[in-house]
Formats: sequence, structure tokens, C-alpha cells
Amino acid sequence: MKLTGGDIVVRALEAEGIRFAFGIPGTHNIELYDALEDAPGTRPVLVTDEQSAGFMADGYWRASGELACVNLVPGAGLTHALSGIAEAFMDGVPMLVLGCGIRREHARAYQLHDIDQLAIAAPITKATFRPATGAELYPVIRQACALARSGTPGPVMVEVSIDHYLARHEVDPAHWAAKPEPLPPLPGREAVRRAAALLTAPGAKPLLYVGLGARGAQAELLALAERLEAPVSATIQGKGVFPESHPLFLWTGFGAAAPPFAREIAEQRTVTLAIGCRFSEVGTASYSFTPPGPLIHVDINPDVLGKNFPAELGITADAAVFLRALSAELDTRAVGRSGGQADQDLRGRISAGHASVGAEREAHRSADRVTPFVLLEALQRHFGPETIFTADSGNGTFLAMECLRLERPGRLLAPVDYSCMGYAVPAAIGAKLGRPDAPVVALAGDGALLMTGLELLTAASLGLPVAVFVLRDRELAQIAQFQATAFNRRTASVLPDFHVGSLAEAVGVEWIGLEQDAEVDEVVAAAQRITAAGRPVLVDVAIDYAEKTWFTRGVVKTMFARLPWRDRIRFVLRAVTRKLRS
Ligand SMILES: Cc1ncc(C[n+]2csc(CCOP(=O)(O)OP(=O)(O)O)c2C)c(N)n1
Ligand SMILES: [Mg+2]
Repeated sequence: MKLTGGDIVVRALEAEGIRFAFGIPGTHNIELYDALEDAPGTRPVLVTDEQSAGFMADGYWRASGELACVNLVPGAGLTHALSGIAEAFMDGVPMLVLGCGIRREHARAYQLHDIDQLAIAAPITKATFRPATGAELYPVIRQACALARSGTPGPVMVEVSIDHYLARHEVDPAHWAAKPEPLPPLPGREAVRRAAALLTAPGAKPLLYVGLGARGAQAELLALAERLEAPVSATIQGKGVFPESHPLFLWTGFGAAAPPFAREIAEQRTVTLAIGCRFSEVGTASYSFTPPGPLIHVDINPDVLGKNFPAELGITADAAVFLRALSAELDTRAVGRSGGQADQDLRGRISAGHASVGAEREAHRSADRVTPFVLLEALQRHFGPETIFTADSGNGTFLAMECLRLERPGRLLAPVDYSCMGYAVPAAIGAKLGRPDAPVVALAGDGALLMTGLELLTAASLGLPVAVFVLRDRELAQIAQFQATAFNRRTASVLPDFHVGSLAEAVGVEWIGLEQDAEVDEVVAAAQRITAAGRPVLVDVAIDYAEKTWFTRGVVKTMFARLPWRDRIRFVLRAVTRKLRS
């Protein structure tokens, strides 16, 4: 039969279960958009800027586990979208980047939007494809989607030439079968035996460290932690993979950027089992800890094993598959719960540690503005345990990481390894489309809001009830606070004033001001009611960042300690001199 390229692509998207195509149309892909208008399975979502399209597809996957598509015009559409694609690439988030290309049927030069797109996308995608014929469109898109989901997930780009969209092609849908997805790698028996031996050697005190790669292994992880009576630390992305109300949950991270109790407990462990993580710079607060050795490192991607910290044992495997094999091996060794008993001393120290963090926070409440932990605690209470939070590059991510207590993965979506500002609002829109049943709360920095806050118009036009809390400190705090510490002054990090409410009104979204702790309960409850009634809301929060996060304090300490002595002295002298002069 004969189908246009637009129809063929739509059929491939529908076959992949891609329900949303985020983007802005252009002359090159109007045929595709026309086909999408009639597609029952895939819906185009118009954004205000393509960078948001990437963040939306990202938030959609992190919240729902389903693949989405970024639908781009050549050149300008792709370059706008690069930030979102790169975030997905570094954070291990799959997406189909459906680019379109210039005419290839004639050789005219200087065509509209013509740049070498595949060269630009290559370093931030797992692969790029340019189907040579109309008949290739369907299988290539299916192949790209399978690749995006496999191994460490990530973006994959397919460039469809305008010629292929416009023309009709002779195809045979009867032969359009998807290739079966490759099975995840199985851990070798000997490797599992060695892991079990290291974890249960006489006197061994394991520490578990888990990342997003272990998101599908929550039950297995819980069983292992209890069986080994091992404390569990998570990466930022891995937050919630291990339930944080559990008495063995230590902290997000465990080094210089963690509170003293978590640091001390981790230091006393004698072996680390790291699953589904990569020890990235942000995840480790600038490599602020060394995992207690020996390190057993398990990940589906062999390239990450032992990359930043030498691994005694590197195992390429899916987390759940490995944990089940390990459990069977521990059965044969009759390893139970350290003699059938919970380690009450360890559990007591963890619980006292969390209590002391809480007491310290209480002691540093803001006098006249909103204290971060008071806000975050109220958000969890009013919006409930199913809530999905999005955060942005800035203080918000680290506050959320330290203050939220999450029971499941996919509840805190944050731009971590690429750390691109502008993520929170569009990711919240993607998350809400992916999980319409779950409340969605965005924590956006005021600087970040200036980048992608106009997507509130998208939320309003789609009737998506997301609650956006703008952390309004009037600065680019995550940078300003480093500048203040190191240089005793702030350069280009104080924001010009703007009126958040007027922005909300301009895009047809209700807004509320939140000035101080005493109003937190009332305002959060009001915001929750507005979203429960099906409408988005923007809350302008006068946040008080005076109390630094553990993360920020740890990063400053670690980076300073890494400097040669000469530079340390120079930094201190400069800051002191400036202080005396001011
Ligand atoms: C696109 C981009 N530009 C610049 C940065 C550097 N940067 C990291 S955090 C930050 C400050 C963010 O300010 P804001 O959104 O107000 O959040 P805050 O830290 O004040 O809560 C900046 C400028 C970045 N990560 N991403
Ligand atoms: Mg700010």
C-alpha cells in the first residue's frame, strides 16, 4: 500500500506506545503534524520553546516509565532542544528525538535551517539515524526506540528528510514487526559467588549504595538490606529506590556532604555494594567520599564499572536480576538477618541521627521568611505520598534531596548530571501527562523560572493542574552562595526584580504569595485545593536560604581541600581582606 512519510512515522510512534510528541511545527514537518491530527494514539503537544520539549519528554519518562518523543524542525528546533536532550543523555533518560531534515532530492545549497544535525546530536545521543528511503522510516524508528530504552537508557535521534514526509511510499505493514528487545545481561555465577563472599566475610559490615538503575528492584533491595542488616544510601536520582522511612535508610549520599551521623556510620562499614549508579560528580557532591572498600559495583552498563572508584568486583547486570541471583547464593550460605536479629545499635544511631538533623533544622527557622524544610514538609503532608516533585538546577534540588522523605522511585525528578536550569516547570508538565492520577509539584528557582516559566501557558492551555512553587530568593543562589563564601561578593548573580504574579496572570494561571512560615500551611493547602480542582497554580515563595544545605557545605569543603595550599591561602586572604574592607 502507499502511505505518506507522515503516516508511516505516526504508525511507528503509535506502535511504540508514544502518546506525546512535544515540539513546535515547521515547514519541514507539517505533513507529520497533519497526520498526528488524526492519530488516535499519539498527540502533539505545542510548547513555547523546544528546550522545554526535551524536559517534558524527560519528566514524562521519569514519572511514568513510558517513552515520549521530541518533535523538531531542522536546525533551529534542534539547537533549542539540545539542553533537554543533553540532560536526558547525562541522566540516563530515554527519548526519541524526531528531527526532520532538509530536501535531499536536489542538491541546492543554503537551504532553510540547514546545519549538520547529526554531527551536533551525536555527542548527546546514544545513536543517530537518517533513513535513506521512505520504506526505512518505520523500522528505523522502531529500532531507535528500542535502543533508547535498552541498557542505560538515553536519547536517540532520527532525522526524517522533508522529501520523505511529503512523498508517498510503497510499504507493506504486514511485515512491520518490532524486533524483540534484547534481554538484559545476566551476572556470571562466579561473580555472584564472589560478591556474596565479600558481603558475608567474617566481620564484614556492608554499605548499600543505590542509584536510579536499581529502580525496578525495590523489593529485592529491601530484602537484601534487611538480610545483611546494611545501611542504605542513595544517589540523588536514586532517591526513593529504597524506602526512606525504613530504619536502615541512611541518607542521600554519605560523605562530606552528609550530616555527621551518616558520615560516621558509612566510614565504619567495610564493604560497599553499589547498584545502578555511576558515582558522578553531582551525585557524590564532587567526589566527596570514597566508598568503604572493597567496592562491588553492579550496573547494566559495563562502561561505568569502577570508572571513578576502583572496583574490586565489577558486575554487568540488571539490578533486579543480580539481586535475585545474590539472594539465591545467600540462601545456599544460610545467611539470615545477622543471626536473625536487627542491629539495634545501628538502627538506633540512624534514627538518632535523623532526629538530630530535624532538631538542628528547628533551631534555624527563618525569622521573617519561609524556611525550606517547613515548606517541603508541608508540601508532602498536603499533597500526599503519591506526589511527584520536580526540582531545578539550583538550591531547590539539594533542599528537596535532603528534606523530602520518599518511599518510591520516580518521585523526585531533578536535572542532576547535566544540571540544566529550566527543568522543573516543563518536567512537571511532562510528569503530569505521564501520571495524571498523581499530584505534581514543581520547585523552581526564580532564575530557572525566567528560562522556562512561560510553559505555564502550556499547562494552562492543556488544563494540567501542576503546582509550581517558585523559590524566590531574588538571586542565583547556588552560584551566589559560592561567590559569597569564596570571594565575599556576588557578581552577576543577583536577579533583577520581576513580578511573579503578573507572569502568572499573563498566562492565565492563578497565583498566591507566600511570605513567611506562619502562612505555609494555609497557602500550601490552598494550592493543593486549586490543583485538586483541575487548575494549575503558581506560588511565589519568599524563601530563606540563610541555612546552607549539607550538600553545599560539603561541596565547598571538598573543593577547597582539593586546592593546593598556595591557592587555599590566596582564597582565604582575599575573602578576609574584602571582609575587613567592607
Ligand atoms: C542553563 C544553565 N545556566 C547556568 C547554570 C549555572 N547555575 C547552576 S545553579 C544556578 C543558580 C540557579 O538560580 P535559581 O534558579 O534562582 O535557583 P536558586 O539556586 O537561587 O534556588 C546557576 C546560575 C546552569 N546550571 N544551567
Ligand atoms: Mg534563586
